[in-house]
Amino acid sequence: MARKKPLVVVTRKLPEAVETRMRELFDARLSAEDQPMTQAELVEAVRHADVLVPTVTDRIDTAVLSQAGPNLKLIANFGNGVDNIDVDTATQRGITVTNTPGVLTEDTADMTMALILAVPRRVAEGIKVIEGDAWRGWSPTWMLGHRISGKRLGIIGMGRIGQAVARRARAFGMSIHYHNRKRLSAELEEHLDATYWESLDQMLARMDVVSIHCPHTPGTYHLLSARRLKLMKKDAYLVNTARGEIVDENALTRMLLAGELGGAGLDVFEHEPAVNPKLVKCDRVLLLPHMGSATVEGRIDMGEKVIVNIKTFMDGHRPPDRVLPSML
Ligand code: 8YV
Repeated sequence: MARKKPLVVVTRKLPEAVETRMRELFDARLSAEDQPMTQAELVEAVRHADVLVPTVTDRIDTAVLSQAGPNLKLIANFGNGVDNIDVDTATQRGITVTNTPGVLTEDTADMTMALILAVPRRVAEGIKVIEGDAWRGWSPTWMLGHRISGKRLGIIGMGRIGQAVARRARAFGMSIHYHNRKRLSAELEEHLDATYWESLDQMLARMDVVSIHCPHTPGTYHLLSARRLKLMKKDAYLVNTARGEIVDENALTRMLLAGELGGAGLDVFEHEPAVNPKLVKCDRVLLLPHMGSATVEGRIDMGEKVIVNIKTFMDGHRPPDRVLPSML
């Protein structure tokens, strides 16, 4: 007799090809409306599902996990960051958590590079001039930005995405500096031509552009606090494609409004989807709605990773992208 297919609840609409494959392999409950689930709906889902596939818009906290039914054995996150999931509690309850690393590295690094280029060169301001029908003609001293070639890029978090950004920025003539929990091997440092700073404070004070690529954990919450932001050079730029919670957004907004920072390129925010209205009004910012990994190819790859994780787990093996509390 054929084995019963696992009940897999997917909280958001995924690419067609991914959903089709999920329907073939699993008893898949898919999201037709693509609305984020309420906490009550999440509780309902974990009560009955064998596998939950959440995204960054679902908060799988202790309250939700404490309601999980006996069948829930796997949370296969559609996304790399797992700060939406209480991994500690899940693990304690015998629920395996997986994510989708690797497949969104290049896309996220591309978007980061787009911000590193666009903010110093005032691209968003230029677009507003054209859209506002305010262009009165070329002038030698108008709309001057800053050159990025020859400038120092400070990368916070030198994992896959940080390294992919480093490779791109090198090609644009920037010198690469980084701060990371663990120093890279000498070979990798040489390959990336990257300088390690043990002290984040000291690195911040010397960089022209700072780009964030560490995960959001209790340890990195407000890593860029008001105090640390103030260490940055007055004309430096901050780029964040990681998580909004890593930066004290109010402090950043105050500094931008006071002209204490050159500008910021942000793809993520502290209280998504809400964006501080004062930040929106700032000059010299480029704000994007969390679209760093938003490519057709990337989303399909992410879906395929989720499927492999579920299949492997259901076949009784260790899923390739298991996340353990010790990794965070
Ligand atoms: C994803 C992300 O789109 O994977 C991540 O960590 O931040 C995003 O790029 C999102 O998390 C999907 O859940």
